[in-house]
Amino acid sequence: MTALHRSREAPPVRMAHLGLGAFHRSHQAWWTGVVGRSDPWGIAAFTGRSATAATALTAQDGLYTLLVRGPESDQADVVPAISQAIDGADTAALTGCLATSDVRVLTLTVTEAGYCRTGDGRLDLGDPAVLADLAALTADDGRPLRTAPARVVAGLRARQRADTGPIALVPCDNLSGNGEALRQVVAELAGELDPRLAEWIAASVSFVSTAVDRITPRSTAEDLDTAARLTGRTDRAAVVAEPFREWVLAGAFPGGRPPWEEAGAQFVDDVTPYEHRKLWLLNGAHSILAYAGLLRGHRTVADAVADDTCRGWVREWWAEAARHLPQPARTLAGYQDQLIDRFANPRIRHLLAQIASDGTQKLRMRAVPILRRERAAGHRGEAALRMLACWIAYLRTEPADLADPWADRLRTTRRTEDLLALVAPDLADDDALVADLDALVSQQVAPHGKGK
Ligand code: CS2
Repeated sequence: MTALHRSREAPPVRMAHLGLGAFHRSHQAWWTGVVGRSDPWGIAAFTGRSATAATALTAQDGLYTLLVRGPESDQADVVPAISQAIDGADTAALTGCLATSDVRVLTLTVTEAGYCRTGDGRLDLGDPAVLADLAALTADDGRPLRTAPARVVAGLRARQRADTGPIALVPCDNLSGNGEALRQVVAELAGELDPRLAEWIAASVSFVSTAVDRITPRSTAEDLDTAARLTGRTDRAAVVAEPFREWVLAGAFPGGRPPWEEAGAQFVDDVTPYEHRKLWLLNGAHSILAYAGLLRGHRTVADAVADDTCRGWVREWWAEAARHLPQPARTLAGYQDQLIDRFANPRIRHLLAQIASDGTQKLRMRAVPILRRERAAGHRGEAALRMLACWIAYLRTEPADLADPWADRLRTTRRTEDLLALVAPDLADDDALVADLDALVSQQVAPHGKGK
């Protein structure tokens, strides 16, 4: 069987992407490939930490199969939008690409942790990787950069120097106010480097906010076999995703954009209600299922949501979070029922361990905003506390595969209030809250146990 390859030219590169992972392939690249067939936009996609995806995709002309996995069967779509797949450490390629006037949009999927933010949303200038990149940007000798903010700033500096005009930056990570979050770290880093660059960015770069959704589990060897069977071509970069997808965007595209609305993207004035609904209801439930599910011996989302206790905690969380959402109760109830069906899809093997990663970054945006709102309204915020308690109980099992940018701190931090301080420094002095949280932590199961 031969590998996937193009019989026609790849579409011209008109946008770039940072963070060529599975989610980019199942979401923005899929979307870009299905719209604007007569006037296609090609993507130059740069990898994040590892160059593996660039090597695999380059060997198949940027093509890959998206397996859309319904409850009964898979549908295979070959996605044409990635014209170039490039190692993100190749600074010359990145700066060359962003300096091109044809490139008008830069999308990003670099994970919550990839924005290198402190607890209050500023650029983490205490992070050695950020400092090393600041030194590399100052040296300006094209050496590899590790962090996403530095890669973006290097690209924007090249664009400013080439005078190739405005560009829209479109972060597609599950971060509250992701456009503003990206603007903050990019502006701070550029300001450290050169105030004139910071001024140029303020005048020429649009930061678009988005709410993004499509459950995309990590692909397995079996998935690659399925893609080959369905397409008749070998494919080392196939991805699996659920049929559901959502993309809501707010912000300006001064140099134009692909007509993503043709495939259902929504352009709105304010993404906040959509983002909160998705981040709190879907991602919040995911975090509860991940930590509670792992504690109760489950491995996948479908297994955890079939457990009455886990599902009960998710329902309690939804009732609490819904009090702080503007949508009508009936709309939210429908959304929640749909989430149960999406989580229960038995053919999607979404590993809880994958969701459990980066808890310090995720819980700040999932549990903490509801906890603050509940306390401000005179409530205990029990369901938000439950999510934090599950995380703390999970940390106490000393997981061997703990993945978190603050893993070192997590391994040495024991006390509940100190762990709380990592995600919500403003709440950690509240003794009553810490006592509530402690009580919930002690109710969680012991490692590898079952039941409460
Ligand atoms: C998940 C998300 O890993 C996680 O934290 O909650 O990746 C989730 O699957 C996506 O946001 C779904 O759109």
